[in-house]
Amino acid sequence: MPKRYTVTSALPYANGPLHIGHLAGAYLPADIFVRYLRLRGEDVVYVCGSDEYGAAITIKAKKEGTTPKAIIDKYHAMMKSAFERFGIAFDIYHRTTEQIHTETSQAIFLKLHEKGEFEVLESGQYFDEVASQFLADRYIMGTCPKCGNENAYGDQCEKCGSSLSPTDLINPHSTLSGSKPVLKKTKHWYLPMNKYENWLKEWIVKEKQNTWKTNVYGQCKSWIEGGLQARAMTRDLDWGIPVPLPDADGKVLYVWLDAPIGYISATREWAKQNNKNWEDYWKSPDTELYHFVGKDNIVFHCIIFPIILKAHGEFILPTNVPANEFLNLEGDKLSTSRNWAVWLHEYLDEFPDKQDVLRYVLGSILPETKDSEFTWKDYQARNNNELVAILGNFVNRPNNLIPKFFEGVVPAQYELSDYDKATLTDLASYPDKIGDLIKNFKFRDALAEVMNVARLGNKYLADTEPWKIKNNPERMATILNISVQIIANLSILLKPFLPRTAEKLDKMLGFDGKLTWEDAKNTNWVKEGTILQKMDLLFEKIEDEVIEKQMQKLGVTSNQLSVTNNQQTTISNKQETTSNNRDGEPLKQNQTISNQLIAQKDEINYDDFTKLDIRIATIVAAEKVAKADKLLKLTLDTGIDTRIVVSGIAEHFKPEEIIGKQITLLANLAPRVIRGIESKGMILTALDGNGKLRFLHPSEAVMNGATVA
Ligand code: B3M
Ligand code: ZN
Repeated sequence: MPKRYTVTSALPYANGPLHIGHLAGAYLPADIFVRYLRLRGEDVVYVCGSDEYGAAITIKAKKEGTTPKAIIDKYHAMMKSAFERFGIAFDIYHRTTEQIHTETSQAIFLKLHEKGEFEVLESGQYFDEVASQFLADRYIMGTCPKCGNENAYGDQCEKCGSSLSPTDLINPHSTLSGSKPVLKKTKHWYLPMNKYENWLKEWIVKEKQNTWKTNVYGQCKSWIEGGLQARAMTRDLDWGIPVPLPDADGKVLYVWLDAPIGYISATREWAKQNNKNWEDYWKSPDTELYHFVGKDNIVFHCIIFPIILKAHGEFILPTNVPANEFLNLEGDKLSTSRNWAVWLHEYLDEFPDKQDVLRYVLGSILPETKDSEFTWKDYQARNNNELVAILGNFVNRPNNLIPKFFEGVVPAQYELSDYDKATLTDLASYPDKIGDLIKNFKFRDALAEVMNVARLGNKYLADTEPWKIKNNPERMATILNISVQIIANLSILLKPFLPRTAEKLDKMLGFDGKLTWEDAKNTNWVKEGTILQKMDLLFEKIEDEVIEKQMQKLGVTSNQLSVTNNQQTTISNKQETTSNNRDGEPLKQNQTISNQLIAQKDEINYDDFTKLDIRIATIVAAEKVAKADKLLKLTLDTGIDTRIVVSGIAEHFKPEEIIGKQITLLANLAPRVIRGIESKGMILTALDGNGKLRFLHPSEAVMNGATVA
């Protein structure tokens, strides 16, 4: 009996185009998972759609001087087409402005209301008297109380990463009119999340420890253990789904309430069109529900939405939320506003028919457990050294040899050697191995194993050298027959990852595409006499010029790249929020923003490392540098000398507090004159979760001058 699965990918905001970060976060992994389940004959619905409400959309409309409707129509069409061209296998790509979604969301809201699941509370919220409207958190800016940044948003300071409330801001102003907002009483419907704390401790903290990914489980656990607060599920906005109650004029559902319900409405619409019962996919306890999302959406999918489903009472809960971390690009965070991205629609235009190359590269670097990094050089290297040199090369050999020696017809198998048998046994072990990895959301490892099948094929041919045994046609026939069996199984195993490539192989072998994953366990089912169809080259080398062009487009050369990297690490790991990555009203609790890590830099060798003279020193004097808010002049006892270092840490440390502290110094950095003072070396620091700098020092005091190695 097939099992039933409902699989969702985060609904992207319809306020900008898709980029590779979206793909790596929530779409490619889900697509691999779904294609695999379908190959196993499971009953799967895979839904997604555009997220079209919330401040993210109205802000974009304002920026472009147009209406929210114009924005969502434009970006919905753009994303839908990019997904189709790239080949994400949704059963439906819906939108949250459809009537069926309004109905579904309002019905769920009403049910919760009738069950008494909301608390209706009045509170003071900022109101713009000039624009005469309440202000979403993102519409309020002011000075961050934590770091003094004058451009902090009402929900978050992007400089120090602190999570804020609008009322935390010093000198708040409305971004709509520039006026000073006033606090005005307003009523909202709150979800008392605290009521569900015990249940979440049971359902997540206890039950999911072994099945949820550690990055997901850890984030949930710290939220739950940090204590949950009531959260407003309505907003005073004119862009959203109206609250379906008589005393709620001008109020709409919070976008994070209606967006996940979008999965349900999309399923309803799909079921209607395909003569299915949507409730089977959302209410039947034998259905497994999976949400694929990026790390900034974890809490909404693991805590808030499940509370809503649970409070409603009729729905199943997610079996798993295999969230990914973030993908960086060339050493820096992807950013829509800085145009620091590889846009999917542009990639598809500029690299026609290379969807599978991008799938392969992203599949190999998915940020499954930590942030990872896309670089164009790596893209080129993986294409040239892996897709062309390993996979393409293997398939090509029998594809040339069989026409040459057997008129393009798959020859018979004669007596098998022990080596042949061992190769086939090895081949038969892959479907289970790869399937297990996919089921455990280890898509990178799974893809690596698929490539190992191509490696197995290459090794088999290199060891047996069929082209050298023209005088032994039976042996040659057997070897080529076996290599075709390997190609056949590869074509199945490749399907979840590189569907277009698999399709080409299917065509070459004359398959009708109806193979299942189980078929890949049979290692002898391409029949003797099968006529091999002509096939174009699977992959072609990508030349330097092509890559250079992409790098130029980003405005970087190889040299500039390293500058970007350095600045990232030495200044801070501050976040640039991409406008279509965020809700516009993100997290308030245990903010996760400042915990995001930058990707690992390019590899260095040991010699590079030994060039760094890092040692422990003690601060013996410290004073502010005149007319420089950020600088402290430090006098250090380095064991080898007493020297001055000027350091940009004045906003984080008071001079009198740090005298006598041991710190870690990069001692042999070329001296620089800063504000007229010669600075010799650099103090090493790290940012903590609140955006505050910390010194690095030995766990026990050591002698000044002790070197770090
Ligand atoms: N649109 C946030 C985002 O794009 C939001 C996801 C909704 S999933 C229900 O990151
Ligand atoms: Zn701040």
